[in-house]
Amino acid sequence: MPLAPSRRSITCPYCFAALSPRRVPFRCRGQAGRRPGCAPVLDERLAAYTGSSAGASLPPVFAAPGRGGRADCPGCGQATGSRVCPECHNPLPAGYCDAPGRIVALVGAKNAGKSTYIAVLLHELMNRVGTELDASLVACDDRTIERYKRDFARPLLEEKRLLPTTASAVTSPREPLVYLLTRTRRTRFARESTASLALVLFDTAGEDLRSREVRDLHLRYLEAADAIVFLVDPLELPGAQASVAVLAGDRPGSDPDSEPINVIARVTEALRSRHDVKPGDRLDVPVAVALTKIDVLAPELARQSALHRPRPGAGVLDLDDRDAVHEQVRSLLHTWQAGQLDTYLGQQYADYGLFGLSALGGVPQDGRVGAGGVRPYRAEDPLLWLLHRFGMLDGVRRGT
Ligand SMILES: Nc1nc2c(ncn2[C@@H]2O[C@H](COP(=O)(O)OP(=O)(O)O)[C@@H](O)[C@H]2O)c(=O)[nH]1
Ligand SMILES: [Mg+2]
Ligand SMILES: [Zn+2]
Ligand SMILES: [Zn+2]
Repeated sequence: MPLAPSRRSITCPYCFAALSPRRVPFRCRGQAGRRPGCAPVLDERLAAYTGSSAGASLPPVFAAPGRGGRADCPGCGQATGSRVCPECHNPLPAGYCDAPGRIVALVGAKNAGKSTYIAVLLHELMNRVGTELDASLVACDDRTIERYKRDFARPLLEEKRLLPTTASAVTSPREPLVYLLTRTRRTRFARESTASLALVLFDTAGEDLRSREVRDLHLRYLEAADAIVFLVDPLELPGAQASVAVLAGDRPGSDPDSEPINVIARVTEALRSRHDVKPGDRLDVPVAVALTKIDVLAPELARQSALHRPRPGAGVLDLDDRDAVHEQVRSLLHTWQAGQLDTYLGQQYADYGLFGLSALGGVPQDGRVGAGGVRPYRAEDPLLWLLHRFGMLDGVRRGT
């Protein structure tokens, strides 16, 4: 049973409503300089979505058939190509309407390293990895640009301060950061093909699924997702402490709800009931399960380890390396008495990959990034694997 919504419909990456591509309304371009256009008005749907009227005064939204992705505003006659979701009035990029992108969701317990990972992954995609893949990462709305700078990039990457613990989504913005990752590939006959992936990042704790207010939106999010990335703090695994060189900071209290297997199980059960999966059948949404903070693993472990050599290959997914890392993380899980996590994933998901990464590349001290700065390590691996799964990145084998 396919989890992805029918490709003929678009899923809004903000409110997860299913939309017909032919019924996506437009927003007038408004007046600018000497160009005439409609005056801004309070957009009540957008204000209801963001929970604030700040930034919700915008030129009006109108419905139109929209030939070739453009339409003339009935108010001022100007042509516009800006589309918005009919439900929440958030902008839908033209590339997303034409070739509905895949939605990738991120989940993890409190302290798993989500906020840090979001900050670093986006920076990598905008810079080194984006260049390697010939891919662009574009924020879909202005609020995403501002929040990324203010809450993620500036404190962590510029000021080198650890990010504050994410407040519960019940009180903090329930809005995701939404980006479109677009890759253009030259095929054999010199034709170009473009494919995109919507990265929808809610920075909320997995525990929040317990709260009813948040659960609804998050279940829609997970249900709409074409792939899920689970982040797991290895220090939360029962046997891992022995392999750790330094104990980084305070361990959070033993809240069984935030144990990795419980967070994953809660999400999995929700997905199964939503999708009506028969007992014994596995979910076919690909899931990447990544151990974060692998920089804390003791040096003995690091030697001769696939996980600790740099990712080979450029602009491709090295499938031998992928197998080696998957097997190594699997054996680490078993060594750390967390083999049941692996067993559970195998029972529940037809397609899962195990990863190890470090967003910071070193153990932080006194609330700050370690002396060497932020040196991410294999942070992009889960995403490369998903791009490969979606036919957006070639896989190569060295041996053959
Ligand atoms: N050693 C190490 N610690 C990390 C790394 N990423 C996060 N941490 C630590 O984990 C804590 C929680 O990270 P955070 O991203 O806030 O987790 P969240 O609650 O899931 O958003 C941080 O304060 C850091 O101390 C990493 O890559 N390496
Ligand atoms: Mg956080
Ligand atoms: Zn919407
Ligand atoms: Zn107008």
